[in-house]
Amino acid sequence: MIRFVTGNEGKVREAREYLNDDVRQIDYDYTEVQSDDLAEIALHGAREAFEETGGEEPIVVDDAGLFIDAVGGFPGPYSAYVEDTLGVERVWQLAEREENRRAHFRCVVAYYDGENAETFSGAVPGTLVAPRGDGGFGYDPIFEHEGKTLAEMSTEEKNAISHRGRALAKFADWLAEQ
Ligand code: ITT
Ligand code: NA
Repeated sequence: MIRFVTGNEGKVREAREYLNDDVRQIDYDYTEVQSDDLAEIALHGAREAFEETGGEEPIVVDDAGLFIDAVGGFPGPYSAYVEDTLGVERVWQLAEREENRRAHFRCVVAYYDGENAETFSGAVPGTLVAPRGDGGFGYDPIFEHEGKTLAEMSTEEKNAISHRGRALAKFADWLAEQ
């Protein structure tokens, strides 16, 4: 059993496609260290959550962000804060004024079991567009990849191309070898 530490059910839904029933969501609020390195944030969180939950079961933490080219990678590691404060619609309005609307999502899955500390990362390129679709979560409605926003995709379709799907696929491969 792996404990997936997150307040975000969308992440867990996507992870279940790779880890099946072996994943249980726990909503422990680990410290998100100030860093522009998603792997550092995630691994720090995984170690802290492992200690805080008694150190008995392996922990997974997922740290992700939206990086917009025209504004120097903003909001990047601050994506959750920006979603809560500005909101997705206003992030789109920011991008709308730019000629270059390219962006990418990045995700790092960090695993810690008291012995092994591993990180797995993934990225997906796309273009920011006016919101479309009601699937997914977060910035999915404004992020288009090959003609569809991520919010217009099923979980399976999104996983096949997404930052998280790529990171989870690497993680699942590694796990199978253990
Ligand atoms: P936890 O930290 O509790 O796991 P969170 O939603 O705060 O949940 P992050 O710190 O990783 O997650 O913040 C990432 C931000 O980027 C947040 O606003 C998410 O909604 C958004 N995000 C992450 N993955 C995404 C995805 O696959 N599609 C769209 N938005 C995503
Ligand atoms: Na968070």
